[in-house]
Amino acid sequence: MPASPVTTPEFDAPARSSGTDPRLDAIRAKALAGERLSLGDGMTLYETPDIWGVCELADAVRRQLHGDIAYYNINRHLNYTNVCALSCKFCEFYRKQGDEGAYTHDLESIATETRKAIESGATEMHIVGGLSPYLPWSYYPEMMRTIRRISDVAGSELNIKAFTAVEIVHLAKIAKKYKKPDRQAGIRWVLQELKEAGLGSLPGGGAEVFDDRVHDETHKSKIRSDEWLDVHLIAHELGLNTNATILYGHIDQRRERLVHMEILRRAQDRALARLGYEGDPSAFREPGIPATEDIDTSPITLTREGVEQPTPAMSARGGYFQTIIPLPFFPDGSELEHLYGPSGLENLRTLAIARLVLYNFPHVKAFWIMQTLAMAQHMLQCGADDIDGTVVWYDITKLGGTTTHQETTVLDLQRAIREAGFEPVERDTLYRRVERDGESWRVR
Ligand code: V47
Repeated sequence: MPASPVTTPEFDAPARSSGTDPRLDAIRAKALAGERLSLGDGMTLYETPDIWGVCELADAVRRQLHGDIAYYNINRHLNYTNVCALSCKFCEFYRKQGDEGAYTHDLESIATETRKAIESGATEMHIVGGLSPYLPWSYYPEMMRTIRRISDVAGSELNIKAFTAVEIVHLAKIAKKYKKPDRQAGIRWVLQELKEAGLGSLPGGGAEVFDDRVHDETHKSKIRSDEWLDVHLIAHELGLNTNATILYGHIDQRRERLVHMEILRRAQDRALARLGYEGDPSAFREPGIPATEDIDTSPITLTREGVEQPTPAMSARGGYFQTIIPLPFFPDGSELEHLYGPSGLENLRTLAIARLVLYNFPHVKAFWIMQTLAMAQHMLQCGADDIDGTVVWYDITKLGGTTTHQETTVLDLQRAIREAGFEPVERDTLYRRVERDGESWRVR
């Protein structure tokens, strides 16, 4: 790895206690009134030494939305292959076919993992992998059907949250559907096929930072932001909920992160407008869950009232971004190993800013695997309302050189949330409350 000197051009001024920066007053007023923050506001939030003021504000907005509830889920992450045609500089996950440690799971081992997930009470399988040139298109819908069959037999409503936008475009290519001039038709075809086979939602990975400079320097052969957005917007049109990520703290600049958030905010505007929402976009509440999964065009009222019952507005209706997940860059083992990665304070600040700028996203997740459970507790106090789940296996980043077995228990998740001062609530993928009765569970 190149041992180039590390520069930290955006090194923070030391944090000071809250209330020290008068520039935050106007931003505070806007954020608490549910108004949209500007790029300039975002830069002020990044530059102010009053980081605790930023966190307190994000916490206030988060409490308007979710009160003192914080979510976790019981899930299982599954990486079906690490063989990847791409070689992104920030990634230590990918291998080339034949490399030591390269693997591809067959459908039988995926079936085994599904059974284990269901036995452990999981409500979600989170499935992503590399762009393998060796797997045929048929593998993917068959994977969905295999999981669905096992889950149906067990009477489980397991949500299959699978495939980043990058994989969806890859699948359209291997299915020979990704053709100019209408490449969106290929994306739509793939998503429809997968949805029919059992796909329940899309994770937020692969977004990185929506900036051509960063793209060309770190992940040149990956899809660009326009294609990533196409996949999510088409998924929304098909009634699938999706998440979004931002991978920060490598060669990106803070301004580029804010532009990324602005692009996501606009994409969410489109999704919500299509769903016919009206009112204050900074709160998401709906009395009861509609029985149908079809897209319902009746207006959705978003209101700040009743935050103690924060059932997200369109959860069962589908077709919007649920969650932003800020992902701090892990240098270890990647081609960018000479970089530091973001500091703890930069992580807190970026998460708090995501909460404030993405005012039309219902949820902000502090993914504990990448943040540590201890750090996720701080993040709950700085704008996050979700820490993800039990995970079990995770191969994309391995904190402190751990193995892929990165499991935590429900009790650990609940304890972490309680210690941070919140009431733990188990959710399913669509943020519906999960009720358990012995080994069975249902959503309400
Ligand atoms: O797409 C890759 C990122 C993502 C590194 O939707 C890295 O609920 C840090 O998207 N350092 C996968 N990040 C993870 C992801 C995710 C995780 C949890 C929940 C959800 C959700 C989504 O991890 C990749 C890529 O952007 N990544 N390498 C790295 N060295």
